[in-house]
Amino acid sequence: MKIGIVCYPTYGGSGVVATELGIALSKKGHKIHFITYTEPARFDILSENLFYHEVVIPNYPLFQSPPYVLALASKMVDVVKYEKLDLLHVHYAIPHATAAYLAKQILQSEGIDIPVVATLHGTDITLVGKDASYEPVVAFSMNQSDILTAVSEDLKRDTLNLFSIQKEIEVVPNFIDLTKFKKHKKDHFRMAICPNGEKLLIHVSNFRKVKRVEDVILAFDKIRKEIPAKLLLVGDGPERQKTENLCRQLGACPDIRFLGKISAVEEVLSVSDLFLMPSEKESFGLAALEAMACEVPVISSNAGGLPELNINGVTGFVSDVGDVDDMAKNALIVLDDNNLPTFRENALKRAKEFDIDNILPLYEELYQRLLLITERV
Ligand code: GMT
Repeated sequence: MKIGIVCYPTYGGSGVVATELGIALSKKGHKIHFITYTEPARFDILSENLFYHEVVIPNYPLFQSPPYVLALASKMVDVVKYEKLDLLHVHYAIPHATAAYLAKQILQSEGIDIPVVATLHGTDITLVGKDASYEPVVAFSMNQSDILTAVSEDLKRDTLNLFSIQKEIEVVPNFIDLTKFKKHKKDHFRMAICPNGEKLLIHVSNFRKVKRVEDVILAFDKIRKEIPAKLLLVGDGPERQKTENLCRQLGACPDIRFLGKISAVEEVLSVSDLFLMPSEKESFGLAALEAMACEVPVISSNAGGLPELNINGVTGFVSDVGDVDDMAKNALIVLDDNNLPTFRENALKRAKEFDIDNILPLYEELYQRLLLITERV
């Protein structure tokens, strides 16, 4: 199949899922055309089946902000026509589903029917999409796509509650490449951080408000008062300074290391004992799945789709949003040497259910169905 993939090419979860999906499909022989404003992170440019089409957004003094959706729709039309694509798969509703609708209409006027799959990732629905400034356009665009998917049952429910959707929403969860995300032997790194056998906790995020990084610090501060422990914070974003200030107030800085944005996350996960994800909202929690694949159990909130991934009492624990006492209490249970090996084993076992080899065929089946509906095969 010749598939056009549209996504945010930056280091967000939706961009990672879209890029990994494209790369995996290309390895199975599909021709994958990425249509984005910059080359996606993790893009394997050397593959004969991968193509990248840059969306150039010309500016003009009249525009307060460049009209990206128009440039994107125009590029989609161009690529569909000249690369003879079979379908478009757009990730993140805003503005990709809308640009796809525009492109579809333009192509239809020229006698070309291009089917569209739109995948909802979370913040496009729960944070940005429901804002009145976007809501009518987002709802319309979702209803106009040929197949609509969401990354968890919870996101499906949220979408149906927040928008008037006439379409069936199919759930296709996030996935993981277990050849990359696995326990790597990096003991020297662990020794450097935890020279006295401390337990090592980790949080990975984009430090946005929705991640509640302050809860990570508050829970960790309780844990370190009970057992020797260190905390690694991976990533960067708007809440970073506030988080550092809290560490200082609590006098916890000597036990906390800010690593910033690092590319080999799997290596630091490999030496960690526990992953913390106290998010306010989380449609799936890809970062937690990456941790589990590296045999790291998870203490998370029970927000969004997290309880679908993190099985309470099995792969870790879930608590109410903001209940840092419960998170700390549960963390101490997991970190107990009598329990940790079992939690590690369970985390890996659960992660294996989301192996890319299990999830990829779900997307391929969905594409086949779409082509049959539109009579292309
Ligand atoms: O988590 C983020 O802030 C990034 C965001 C994105 O859209 O790139 O991630 C969302 O999509 C991921 C991939 O489907 C999910 O695993 C994340 O849970 C989801 N984030 C939220 O719902 C907050």
